[in-house]
Amino acid sequence: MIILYNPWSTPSPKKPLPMSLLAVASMLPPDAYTIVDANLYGNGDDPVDAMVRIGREQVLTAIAVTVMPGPQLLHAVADCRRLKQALPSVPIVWGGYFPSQHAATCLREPYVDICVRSQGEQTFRELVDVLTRGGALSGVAGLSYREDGHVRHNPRRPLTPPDSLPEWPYDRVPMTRYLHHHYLGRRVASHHSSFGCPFACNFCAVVGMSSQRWLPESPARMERVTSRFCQEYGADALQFHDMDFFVSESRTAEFADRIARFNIRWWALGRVDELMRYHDTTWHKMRQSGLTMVFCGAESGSDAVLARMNKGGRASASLTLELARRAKAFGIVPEFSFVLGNPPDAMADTEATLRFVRELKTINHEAEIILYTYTPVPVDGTLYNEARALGFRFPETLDEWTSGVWPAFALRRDVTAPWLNGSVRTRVRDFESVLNAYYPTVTDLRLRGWRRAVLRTLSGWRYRTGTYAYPVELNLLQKIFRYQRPETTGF
Ligand code: B12
Repeated sequence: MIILYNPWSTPSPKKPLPMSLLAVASMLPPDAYTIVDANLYGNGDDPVDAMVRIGREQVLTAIAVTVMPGPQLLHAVADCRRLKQALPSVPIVWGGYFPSQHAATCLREPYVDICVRSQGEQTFRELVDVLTRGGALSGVAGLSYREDGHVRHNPRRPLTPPDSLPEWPYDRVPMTRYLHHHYLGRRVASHHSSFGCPFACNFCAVVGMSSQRWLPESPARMERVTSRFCQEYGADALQFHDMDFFVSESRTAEFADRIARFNIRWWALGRVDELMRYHDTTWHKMRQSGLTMVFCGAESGSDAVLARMNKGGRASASLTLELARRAKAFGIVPEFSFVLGNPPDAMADTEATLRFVRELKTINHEAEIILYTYTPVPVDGTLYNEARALGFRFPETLDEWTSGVWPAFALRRDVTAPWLNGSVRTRVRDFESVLNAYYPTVTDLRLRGWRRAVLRTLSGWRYRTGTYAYPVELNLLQKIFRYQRPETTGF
């Protein structure tokens, strides 16, 4: 028996479908595994106790854990420590974003035996064969593990197109608990319809995962998944969490044609320049098929900074403004994320982007704005090199990753770094408070009617005069209205 484990990852009551585990599970015979999702535990139930019970009743081939930075890493560390103590002979395998980027750091710990780097389906399937039938770990591409006291990294595995992998076994998880009521619909499902991204932005963790390759599911397969969500689970909306959904215009157009009959609303993430390259006919199809909101990494209001980020393509600040206009004309709400506080002059960088955000809002006041602070990822490029030159170093142990300033770093908020001082963080937070009060997010269902009016009226003078400092009254109101941040909780 194999346990596929999703450590706790979010305080939100809307629990994310553990897609990474479903992808890995699709490669295993149905009776060979069980999925344990810590996000679904509560009321004193402990997922580690549950796994230890399984391990005492059955022979476990492995406990396979998905780990992304942030709260999930904190929980993965604490839980795997306990699991190793209780079940010392069971191999613990980590996969996902964190071990893919920091395998050597993970393997310093006795409670992580093997790391699967990048796309995991084939690698895990071969690993399970070695663990059950014997053989050498050295023959499995994509693995990192300890051998004779040293960490060994096998060569990367070439990526596999999603259509040649099995569809996900939704029947093995309580799907109804993963359908959510929010801005998009009453029963919103999640999917991931491609792997990778063809670009190499040097602030983005996806680059290391996919080496600039993008492998899409076909529109026919996407239609099958959509149909299953709608017909078997009653979904009325769909969120695509792809790293870059819109790379291929023909795929988007065909998908839109195929799903129009389901009458759903959908959301996906892509690049400004991709969407601006699309023809009006495709925009029409997207709108007709229910595309309601589109998330784009705008990143910066400065072309020079975009170039230093290696944003690539035709990305530019003026194109972002054009997209805001175009999306408005088609009745699709754009959501723009920005990466602020870039080295070396974090304050000048931040001010330039804050001014740009104001300009964007005058063009399309419905545009959602999401502000992140630059946090390095181990991707070669100007920003990371500048950060290193300024003294930045990643932690070298998981204890370090899970203590001090690092948990906040992983959340990409309140980052402490050599080029960032408290005044940049305060400036961003204050601006956000004023902006979010003046233009409350449309994604928060609780924030309607008089609440919106109160926030807007009270913040008006601040927004108009650019007086962001000490917005205590707005922070208090946001707290009372329990303002929901799309960037940390999802909708
Ligand atoms: C869903 C999601 C979440 C969910 C959690 C999901 C969960 N498991 O519980 C939520 C919304 C809670 C979340 C939160 C955060 N997330 Co998140 N999240 C994602 C997202 C959109 C999709 C991940 C996913 O399921 N992909 C689909 C599956 C099929 O792909 P996959 O995860 O890569 O899995 C494959 C391989 O990695 C591998 N694999 C993965 N796990 C395992 C396990 C084993 C055992 C094996 C063998 C293989 C394996 O095999 C899989 C199949 O090939 C990604 C971006 C993306 N598109 O991937 C960001 C992403 C992983 N998140 C990220 C971040 C930073 C966060 C946050 C920590 C911070 C933030 N502000 O966004 C927050 C934490 C907030 C909080 N309050 O908790 C970053 C990570 C950056 C980095 N440096 O690594 C990403 C890459 C977004 C981005 N582009 O920056 N996230």
